[in-house]
Amino acid sequence: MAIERTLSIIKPDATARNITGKIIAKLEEAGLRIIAQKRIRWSKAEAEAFYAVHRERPFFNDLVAFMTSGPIVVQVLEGENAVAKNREVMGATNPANAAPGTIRREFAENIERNSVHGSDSAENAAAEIAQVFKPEELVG
Ligand code: RTP
Ligand code: MG
Repeated sequence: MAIERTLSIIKPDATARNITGKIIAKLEEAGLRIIAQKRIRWSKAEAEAFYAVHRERPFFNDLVAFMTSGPIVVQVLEGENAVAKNREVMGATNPANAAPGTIRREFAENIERNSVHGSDSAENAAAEIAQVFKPEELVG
């Protein structure tokens, strides 16, 4: 199996509730290793650029407002099949549909305030990581 890297974000609903450690424990228990991590707050322009792929979606403006409403914790996760493994431990976008034991099932508030982001392909992961981290910030 391939060792991959993926971008993870702990979203403002989770930093507000002081549950970043509980989420990190789930990621590490799944076998994912944090090789970069920082707490930041996005500007509107940064959030719009990150979610540019969703620009035409009806939830775009709400999503940008949410993602700039408070601090986020951005992480690079490394491990075997890290992209898919992270998506699995996150659970479905809508917590009502997320499997028991997943981060979103346990912690998400609703389909928007769903606690975590994870890249959806290795290609997007590389682009998202480059958007958020300098190469020297990754310590594998
Ligand atoms: P993410 O990108 O955050 O990992 O989540 P995802 O792939 O599961 O979901 P995606 O379709 O990419 O949507 C990105 C984020 O937009 C918010 N959203 N709101 N109000 C809505 O119907 C709605 N749908 C999506 C969520 O915060 C979602 O994670
Ligand atoms: Mg997505």
